[in-house]
Amino acid sequence: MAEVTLYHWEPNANSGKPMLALMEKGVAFDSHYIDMLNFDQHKPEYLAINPQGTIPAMTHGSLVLVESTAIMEYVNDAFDGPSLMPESARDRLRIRWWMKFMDQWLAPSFSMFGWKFFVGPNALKAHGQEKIEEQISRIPLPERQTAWRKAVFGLFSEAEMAESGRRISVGIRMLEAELGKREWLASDTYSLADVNGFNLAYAMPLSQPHLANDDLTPNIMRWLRAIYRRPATRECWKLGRTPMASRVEILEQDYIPPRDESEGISSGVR
Ligand SMILES: N[C@@H](CCC(=O)N[C@@H](CS)C(=O)NCC(=O)O)C(=O)O
Repeated sequence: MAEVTLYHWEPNANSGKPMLALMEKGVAFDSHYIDMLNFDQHKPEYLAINPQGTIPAMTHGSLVLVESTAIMEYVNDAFDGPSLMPESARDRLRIRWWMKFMDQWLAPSFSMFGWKFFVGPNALKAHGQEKIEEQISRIPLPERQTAWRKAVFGLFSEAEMAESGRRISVGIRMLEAELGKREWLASDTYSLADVNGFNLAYAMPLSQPHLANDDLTPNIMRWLRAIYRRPATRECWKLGRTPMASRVEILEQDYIPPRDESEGISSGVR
């Protein structure tokens, strides 16, 4: 039994962040897949580890850690292996700025699309309306109850979806400009900002093909393919079990052309 256990769903925002950080550092860990669509995260066994019923969570000996970005920082500090945080204070500032921006501002917008088009419909199909109502009423955090109801019953408003679409479009433009300045997102070496960003952005050429493609965003495409080629990324994505994770295979294509807007705006899960 490894000293570290990671409770995670798909390699995706948020579970993918500690998964990929552990793999990059070469830290052995027991992988405990929490089937989010089966509501494993609200079962008593898991609530005993994280009473908030959210994923991911990690244990290291007797320590229990939650919050994906904080877990990544801990993983980087607590274990040997290549550093995912450079020495320079300026680089560290830039890395933390991007992680904060992605976690707080951009990720919830990507998530809204993922929940509307993939999580909600798939959970409803698997459980049916009555059972799902009962599952939702047992969710510990009120805000997660709201997110589930909106996703399952199609209640995200047009205004909410439009604002998320706007943020995604702005975020893509910002990423493209930043990646034009250097090889990696926030420093000259591969860092936690890249791990964070890849988990958010890996499926963009599939889910937002009118915004992210080789003609419009060549820097983003170069960056995504470089991360996809890393052995740790390959290992990490093997732990995925749903079509959500297999979206990463789009990065095997050498050229992704621009598409019409009507083909975009989805979770990219076909
Ligand atoms: N800020 C937390 C967010 C964790 C979170 O909300 N995770 C979602 C999955 S991406 C979750 O656990 N959802 C379960 C649910 O809503 O039932 C982190 O980054 O770890």
